[in-house]
Amino acid sequence: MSRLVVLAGGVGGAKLALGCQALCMGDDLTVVGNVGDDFHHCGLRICPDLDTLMYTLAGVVNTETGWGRADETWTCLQTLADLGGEDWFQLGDRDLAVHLLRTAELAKGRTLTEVTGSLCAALDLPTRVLPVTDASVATRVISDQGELAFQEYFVRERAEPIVKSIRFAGADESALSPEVAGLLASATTEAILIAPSNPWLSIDPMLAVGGMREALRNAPAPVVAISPIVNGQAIKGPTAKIMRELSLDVSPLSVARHYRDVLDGFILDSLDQQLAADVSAEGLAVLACQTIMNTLADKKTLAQAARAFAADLRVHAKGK
Ligand code: FO1
Repeated sequence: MSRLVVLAGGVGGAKLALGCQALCMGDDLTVVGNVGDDFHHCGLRICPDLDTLMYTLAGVVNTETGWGRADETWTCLQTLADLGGEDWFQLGDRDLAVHLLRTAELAKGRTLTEVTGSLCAALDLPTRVLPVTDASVATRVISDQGELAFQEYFVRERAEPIVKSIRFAGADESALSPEVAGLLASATTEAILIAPSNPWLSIDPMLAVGGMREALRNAPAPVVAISPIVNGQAIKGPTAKIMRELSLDVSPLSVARHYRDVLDGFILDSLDQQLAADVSAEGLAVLACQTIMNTLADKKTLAQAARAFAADLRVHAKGK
């Protein structure tokens, strides 16, 4: 049973997930992670968003970068570079152990859901982390430098190429994992939160998975998104840059409109309170509160506000 479900990308999504974990007990929380950033590198299957969620919730993340592990060493990467191998994607020694194990277990025929479950158990996670799908759905960025795989765009090219469009290879043939489909359809799920992750790079690949949009629209629980845009800026990463390149206003209103067909409610920052009426005019319930999460207390407070907002929507929901 899981009463709170969070759809999350990597670093930004992990902050809300951590706040929810501080709020929830036992198996009350499930975090559903993006797999659009996953790729094969040096023969290994790397799942950056799932690992960021897992490491953050286990308290072993590198808090300076927000990804990778704390107390990391880099002997393998340095040796790889000395041998003329690719070193643009930084894989630390501890982190590599996860990629080695995951790759070996997947090769035995286990699903990504099963392997992620085993890794979470080994890290003593109180929270369930699920990949949105067991299929491969790869984010591809069509840019002024041609079509790039996600990590080529994001890490190797430092998100500098100008984005023209984004596609999700494999999405048409993909399906939600049975675990995720079951949670979204469950009457015991009280709220589905869309974390303030990058809507275009981190949440859209999840929405592109076969059955996801319908599952959110038909979910008995209210679906609430939190804006990653505050006061005309992205909290983190290239969201604002991408919005400008896609000719969108860098505003929470653009984000609310982008998600509108799957949402019941939208949370924007108190600094954007003046936009609440415009969001409401889109047919969405609106809450304005502090969404910037610097401390664990901030994360927990936002998680609490989002859960209470969703509970209110559940009572007053139209047709839910
Ligand atoms: N992000 C970087 O900016 N540079 C890296 O070298 C890098 C390595 C890396 C290794 C493992 C991992 O789980 C994540 C890693 N990330 C790195 C983060 C990752 O590429 C992005 O933050 C996400 O894919 C976007 O959500």
